[in-house]
Amino acid sequence: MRRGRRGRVPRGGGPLAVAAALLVGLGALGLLLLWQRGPPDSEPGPNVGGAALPSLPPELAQRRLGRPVYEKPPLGAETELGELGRPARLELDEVEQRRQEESIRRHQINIYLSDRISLHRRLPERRNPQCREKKYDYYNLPKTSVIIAFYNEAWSTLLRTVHSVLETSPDILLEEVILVDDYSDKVHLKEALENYVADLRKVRLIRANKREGLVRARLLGASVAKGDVLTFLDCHCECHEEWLEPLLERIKEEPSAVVCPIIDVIDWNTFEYLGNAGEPQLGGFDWRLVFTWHVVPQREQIRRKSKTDVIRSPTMAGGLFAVNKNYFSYLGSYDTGMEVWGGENLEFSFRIWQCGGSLEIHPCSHVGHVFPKQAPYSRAKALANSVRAAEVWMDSYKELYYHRNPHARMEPYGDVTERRMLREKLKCKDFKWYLENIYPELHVPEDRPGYFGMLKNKGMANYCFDYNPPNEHDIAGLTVILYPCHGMGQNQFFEYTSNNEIRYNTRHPEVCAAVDQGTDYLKMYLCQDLVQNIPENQKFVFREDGTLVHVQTQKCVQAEHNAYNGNPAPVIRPCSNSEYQKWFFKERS
Ligand SMILES: [Mn+2]
Repeated sequence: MRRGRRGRVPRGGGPLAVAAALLVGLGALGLLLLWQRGPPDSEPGPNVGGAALPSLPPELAQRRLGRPVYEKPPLGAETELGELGRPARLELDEVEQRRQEESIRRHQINIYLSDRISLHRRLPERRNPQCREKKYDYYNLPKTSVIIAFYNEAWSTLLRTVHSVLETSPDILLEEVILVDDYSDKVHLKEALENYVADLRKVRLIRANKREGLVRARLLGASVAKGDVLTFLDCHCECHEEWLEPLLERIKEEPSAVVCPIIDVIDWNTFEYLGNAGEPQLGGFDWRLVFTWHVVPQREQIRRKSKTDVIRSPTMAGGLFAVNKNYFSYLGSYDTGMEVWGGENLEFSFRIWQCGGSLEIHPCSHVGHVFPKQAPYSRAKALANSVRAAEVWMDSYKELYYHRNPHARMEPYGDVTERRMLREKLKCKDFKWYLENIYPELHVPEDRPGYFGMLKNKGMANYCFDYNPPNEHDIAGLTVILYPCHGMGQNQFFEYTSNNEIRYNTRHPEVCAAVDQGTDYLKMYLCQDLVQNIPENQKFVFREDGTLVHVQTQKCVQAEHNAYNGNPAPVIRPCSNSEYQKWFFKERS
């Protein structure tokens, strides 16, 4: 028995401790024989295998089979930094404080703190209680290779990822951990890393001989993987207890399922583990092709029979998922024309669904991920990646994307002939099918000619409707202003709909202009899905003569200088023949 395990058992006391004592008495060899008599029932009765030996209590049998590659050291003291995912803060003098800030500046993660937190720390229980009752058929689950690509990652975050995989993944299920160095130049990732991982069971380190970017680095890992399932992780993760079993079980049951864990947030500054046991959020996207989170829709809640059933998700957040190796290759793995990172997650999501697979989140699998303060290195290629996704998978819906990102049309995105041939070969469904069946919650803009783009004023030449939401998650509530037109779409993109709304729909959720009682500004509120629910104060009539009439007040939208917080803004005024009350849409400058 391993030290760590023995250290844990007496803590609970009671029947477990008794059973443990029994096991010690049986001796390792006897146990091995007992286990090799064939796959035990999930609840072994007194006569398992016909042996006269006393049977294992089911929980204990499960736990023994699920034994990780390495046991975690005994639980650290309550006071130990970051233990059980608690937030950690250091008392620092001025010099140390400066070092900490420097580490944040460099990595966008508090590496100074990370270096002081155990590489083996435990995490708090964050699963739905029903998940803890699940039993797994360890003998018959597929084995996986865990692939972790990295580029100039800090030592402690990278190694904490590796140790956490080894200390939470059942030995019986983990084929190997493949670390792929995407041509890092940091010295700690050279010999020191090689020496360190040489002492770890099941860990292999391979290196790209030029910078490949995340996509090709991952494929390099996949090309040498021996497991039946590929499990991709990011290089600053921490795996929750029993994260792997649910993923592998689902893939065994449905080989065309690509399964993601719930991604819990690890705070970049305190390393607090912030997951919760409630219903996870699903992946979606907005029409800029930016990934979004949203709640599990009703239809999906109804389809699921239990809290432990997988949740079908229109898209995946990023790089944490497990996939059957053969199915991954059948699907065309990754688009190798994609550089660095960004956009590849949406491309893969569209492809999975359109080509007959399913993309799912397993509510019983949790993995923590340190979301950096800001993206740590360039996403300059993300635009080209998104364009590739749009060009291959979105059919004419790609126009909705281009309308909101006019500059994307100019982006050189390389050759997508092969990817289109793949789509042909696999007889993939079209994007319309995807939208209607997989992501019906996404509002599809009408984008009628002449009614979308920059909303420009005639009198105040070259000023446009402009809206800057407080942040990505909090889009409603601010006032529309006027700002010099920039022709970049984004925050100057509006659509006038056949339901008489002025929609700001580059983002999700979409917001609509409204005029509150007693005010004369245009303020943005969440749009309604159903026509009959649109409030009167959100309705405008865009007349042929260019006037924009607010229906409820029968006043006209007028451009005024110094109208809102020192900014020019559209306001409602009694209708006149003024050029300042004339508006027109322009798609691009
Ligand atoms: Mn990451």
